[in-house]
Amino acid sequence: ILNIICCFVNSNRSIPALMESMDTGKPFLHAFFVDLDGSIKTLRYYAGWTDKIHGKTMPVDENFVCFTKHEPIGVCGAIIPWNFPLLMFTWKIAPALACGNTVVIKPAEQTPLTALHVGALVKEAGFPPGVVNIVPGFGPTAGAAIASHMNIDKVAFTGSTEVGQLIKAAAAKSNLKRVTLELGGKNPCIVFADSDLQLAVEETQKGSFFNQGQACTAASRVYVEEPVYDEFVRLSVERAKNIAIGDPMEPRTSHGPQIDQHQFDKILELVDSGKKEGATLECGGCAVKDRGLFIHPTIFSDVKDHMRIAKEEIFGPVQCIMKFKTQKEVIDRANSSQYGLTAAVFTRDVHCAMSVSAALEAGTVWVNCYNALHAQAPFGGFKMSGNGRELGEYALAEYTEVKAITIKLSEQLT
Ligand code: TXE
Repeated sequence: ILNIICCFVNSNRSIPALMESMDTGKPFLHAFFVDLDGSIKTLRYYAGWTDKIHGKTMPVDENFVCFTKHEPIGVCGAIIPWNFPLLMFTWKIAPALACGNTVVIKPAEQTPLTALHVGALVKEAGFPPGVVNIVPGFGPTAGAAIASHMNIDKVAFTGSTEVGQLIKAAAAKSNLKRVTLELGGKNPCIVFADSDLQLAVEETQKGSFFNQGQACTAASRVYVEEPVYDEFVRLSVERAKNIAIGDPMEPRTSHGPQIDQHQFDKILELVDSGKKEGATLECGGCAVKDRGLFIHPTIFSDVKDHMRIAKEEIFGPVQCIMKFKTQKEVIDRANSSQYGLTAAVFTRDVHCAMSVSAALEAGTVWVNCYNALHAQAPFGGFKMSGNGRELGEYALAEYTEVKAITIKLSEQLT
């Protein structure tokens, strides 16, 4: 049935892409190619797992046979954010259903449209009533009810670190339901002097500004090695000034508005803090005049590690560029964050790529690329970026209980 939903979504992609663009303000073509593509691939990938989830047999003491079964957990709650509404919906429901669970999912209050649209497809595809339950509502009411419900056996959450902490506390105080969390990030990108500089400029900037900077994977701390620092800043500014801001429905638009007034104000307040704390504003740094919630892609250079823009998740189109001299120094600085979601390394030296990626405290490290997410590869954070993993085979472990069955055999041959 997961495959049938996948076909429904795939056969008429422009409808959910249009809804996603209208609901979030993201450019239609980004919704069409990125959000829809990722959602379809996730559904298809987990549809393939449904008949391949099995346990193991273990050699134990003589006269015993021991094997495991991977059973569904039961009712899985899911609470999702507004930045990738359909993608987050599929990241949650696809592995949960593939493992045989039922789902109660709450979309973000800002962006319920695609969840409700897929709800109709779920019905049409033939899921029995009660298997997929979509509960639009606000966080402190509908979301909190999921986190503390005695009959919900697991909750998967994507959102802010603060709410992640509330959810874990509510789970602990209610029925100790299993919790997986995908929270914030302050993701370091390290550009070495030997890298393909043009590629590094493009990838780190796409990483910073993609989805108007509203991504937990945003490339929000860019460390550039001293010899290429000035050139990197120059090329980045040149590129940022050419970003097409405008109507999300226009094919040439690559930068839309922020999601709401609250996020817009938070971003501009952090931009102001960067100016006050002495970072150099290279471009942007303000809202687009008379255009509602649009913010100019912004670049700060000379950013220092103690500044708020270097430490806090901005969740807006702000690229912070820092200078470094040695590999050891940059690894220490990259790891000096409470977060550990993603990181990136740009270099042509395979030894450098291997040693730096091994030293970085992050759930995902990209080498010479950015935002290279795949349904087959696990995604999740170290430290306060979360618990557990989504996607790939690893996510199956988050949606199953392992049961060990041990059978005593008769000692005699008959
Ligand atoms: O997130 P919230 P907000 C970060 C980003 C952003 C900040 C705040 O830095 O600026 O969080 O965004 C539900 N019990 N991220 O306020 O509140 C809520 O209804 C249960 C990172 O939008 O965490 C929504 O469905 N649920 C992030 C979901 O939590 C509650 C994506 C996310 O909202 C709740 C979004 C409660 N008490 C924001 N309160 C990422 N990791 O990608 C709220 N919710």
